[in-house]
Amino acid sequence: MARRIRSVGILALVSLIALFALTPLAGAAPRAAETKTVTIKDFEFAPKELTINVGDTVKWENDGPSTHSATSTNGVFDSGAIAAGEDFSFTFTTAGTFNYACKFHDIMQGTITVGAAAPAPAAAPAAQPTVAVDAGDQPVVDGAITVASVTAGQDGWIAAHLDENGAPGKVLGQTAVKTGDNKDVKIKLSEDVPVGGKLWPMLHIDAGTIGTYEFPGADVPVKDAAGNIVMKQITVTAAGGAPAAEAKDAVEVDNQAIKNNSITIEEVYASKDGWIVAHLDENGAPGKVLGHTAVKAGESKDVVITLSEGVPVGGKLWPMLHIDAGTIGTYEFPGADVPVKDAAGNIVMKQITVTAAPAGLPKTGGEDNSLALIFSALVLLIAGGLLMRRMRRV
Ligand SMILES: [Cu+2]
Repeated sequence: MARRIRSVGILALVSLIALFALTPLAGAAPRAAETKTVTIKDFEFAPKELTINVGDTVKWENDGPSTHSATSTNGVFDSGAIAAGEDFSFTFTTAGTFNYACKFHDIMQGTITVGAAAPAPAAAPAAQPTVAVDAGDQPVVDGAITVASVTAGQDGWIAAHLDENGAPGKVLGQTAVKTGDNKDVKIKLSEDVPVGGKLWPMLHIDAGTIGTYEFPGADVPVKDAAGNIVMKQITVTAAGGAPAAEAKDAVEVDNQAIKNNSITIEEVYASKDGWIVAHLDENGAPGKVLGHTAVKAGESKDVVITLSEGVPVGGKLWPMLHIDAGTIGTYEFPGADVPVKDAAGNIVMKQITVTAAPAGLPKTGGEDNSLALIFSALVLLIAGGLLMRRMRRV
């Protein structure tokens, strides 16, 4: 009996050892597909650019109060409306670069790059005639850097890689360059780089689809005769600052009926506390102010502006974003509370038309009701009076 118990014990022990021995084997199996998350908040996809491997899934999570979408610009995927708190997942089964945007707010854009996670310069063409990149430390101006000189052995690209632990990492932007010398080539960056941040302007070839930047993909980095990638590390000396932050300011509003003497602004994004202001249209441009409502920095939804006067059906209004300066909390315009401009220098506003107004109907109905009420009250009073007189007579 004791012997049997012992052998059962040994069997259990052996099984346990086998289990532990097998576990690491399972772990060493081919890399499992991953799910990476893109957060949607404050009219932005974060991260804006994401690199994954074939077979991975991207999950877009809407953490903001507004409805957004993740819609591929070339029809590969479309989330449809993702309401606040909801999410959408898509599994990428082919390599490539997939640009997408929010179909409700075209300022919201992102890119999913599917392929080898690490840059693969292995296939770089051998010795090039003369190839060189020269760029100095510099500030980011208007969201771009300038590469002083690019010498290319064939038509290609100068790409700005972000520094990741001292080596070139993800691509923030690229500009086409021609064979030979290219001077003062500007590269527009897709995201801010703080002062002290480092970038690697790097020469790539243009292969695969000519005129389309494909990396990871056909447009591999160029190597010089010594086998070194043609690139140079630079440091950002002073960031361009404000314009990038203000680029997000936005007003989203549709044509609508006036209800209770007010209009509703579907969404406002303000980079700082301010006002959403209803300007009356005067000859196609925003004119006098009919009303204003304070908005906080960030995203605001369904902001109601009460109008100081009626606007006929077909009349036009310009909801416009203003800052709150001067006396904070007091609307001063003309004055300190000037309109907000976006990065391109355009005032953040949108023209809307007052549509056929069901607004008038409840009002008319309301008046009818109150007239009827007054009439009934009068009838009651008179009837009451008559009754009292008759009672006194009795
Ligand atoms: Cu959106």
